[in-house]
Amino acid sequence: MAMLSFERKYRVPGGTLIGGDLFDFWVGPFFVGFFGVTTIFFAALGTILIFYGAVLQGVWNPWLISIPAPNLEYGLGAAPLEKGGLWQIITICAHGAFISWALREVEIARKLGMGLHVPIAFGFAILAYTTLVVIRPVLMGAWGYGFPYGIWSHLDWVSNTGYTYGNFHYNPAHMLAVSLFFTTCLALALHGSLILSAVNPEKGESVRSPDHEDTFFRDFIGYSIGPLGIHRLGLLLAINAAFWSAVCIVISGTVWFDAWVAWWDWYIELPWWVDLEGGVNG
Ligand code: 07D
Ligand code: 07D
Ligand code: U10
Repeated sequence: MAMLSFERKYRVPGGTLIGGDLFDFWVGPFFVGFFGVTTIFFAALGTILIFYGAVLQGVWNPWLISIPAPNLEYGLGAAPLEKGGLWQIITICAHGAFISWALREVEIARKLGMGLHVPIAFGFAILAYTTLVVIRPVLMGAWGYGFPYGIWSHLDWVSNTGYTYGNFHYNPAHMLAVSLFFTTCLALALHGSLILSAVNPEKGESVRSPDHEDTFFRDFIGYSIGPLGIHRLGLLLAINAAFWSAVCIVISGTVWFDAWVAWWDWYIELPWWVDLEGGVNG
């Protein structure tokens, strides 16, 4: 890929966390760095192991390839390769690759003298994944609670795990997470459309300013969060969506074992109406 005119100016040495200037170079458009090498290593090994598992099972349909977690009886021990051991090594590789990817973001940000917002944001995605395949299984006492690595099979896991707790929609943290995902989309749509409406005018019209953007929302809803504020809000919404997702799954099976609808009993048991006629004790 051709180098863009401004790229050369920013290809400065330094900023690496590990390896000094050993891997401080670019291949095509990509910065490499120590963590680029470890990303490639873990991603390649993990992918090869998924294909190896597919070959062992004789499954060639990409939608049906699935590397299952060990059976529950292996607890938190190591399982034989073809009985969940592959899943365990692939989980280590996935963590190696995701964490390397985040640290490569850190190195690039340091090179450019930028903040660490991008790796911190990605850290929340990694946290959600770690919650699913490490934190919750460890708290529940078996790797078998992790989700299988397959396109269809991981959907079955979500459905089965959901129905284990009745209607998963009643999980209050799931409600929060879902609402945060919806709000993130709303915020992005509002922001994307507002920016385009201001800076991509019809032919012959002039580009409008941030003051126009502010005024649009003040006229419309009486308040503007501002051009910097909307990005802060977007980031806050998105990382909270991932955070509350992690919360909603980690509490299922560790502190809450019942159907989620029963969690809401506290509401009908509030002291001021519990004994009234028609109340649960009334
Ligand atoms: C658009 C950025 C690009 C990334 C893409 C994903 C792979 C997997 C591996 C064959 C937004 C690349 C996919 C490398 C191939 C093998 C072994 C990001 C974009 C295009 N899911 N999920 C998908 C993952 C979980 C759920 C699609 C990963 C949880 C539901 C894709 C993880 C739960 C649905 C995928 C993960 C869950 C999906 C599209 C990890 C709760 C869908 C993803 C590492 C979070 C949708 C067939 C996408 C679908 C879908 C990947 C975890 C639920 C295959 C890598 C266990 C309900 N998931 N997922 O666009 O069509 O992301 O599934 O945690 O309906 Mg999933
Ligand atoms: C885990 C992905 C991390 C990804 C990483 C990067 C690569 C590289 C390479 C492209 C967290 C991977 C990168 C592999 C790719 C290249 C080159 C993201 C992760 C690190 N639910 N539900 C959620 C909704 C129901 C259930 C979350 C909606 C049912 C369970 C979210 C509905 C039942 C779990 C959510 C709905 C049920 C969830 C997922 C509607 C099933 C979880 C988002 C409208 C019967 C999961 C942490 C997320 C969770 C989760 C939304 C319905 C069960 C809030 C909108 C009622 C068991 N659901 N759900 O977490 O919290 O992303 O996971 O019906 O475990 Mg739910
Ligand atoms: C945003 C924005 C903004 C912008 C933007 C954006 C947000 C202010 C200014 C960005 C947004 C977009 C571009 C929009 C589209 C994006 C999405 C929809 C998000 C989803 C993205 C995708 C689906 C694309 C995903 C593609 C990826 C991740 C690229 C894949 C690339 C690789 C796998 C290579 C990665 C490179 C690495 C790891 C380092 C370099 C390494 C190499 C080049 C390979 C060579 C390897 C070596 C030299 C190392 C040796 C390796 C060893 C020793 C191990 C080998 C072992 C083996 C076994 C092989 O807000 O406005 O505008 O644009």
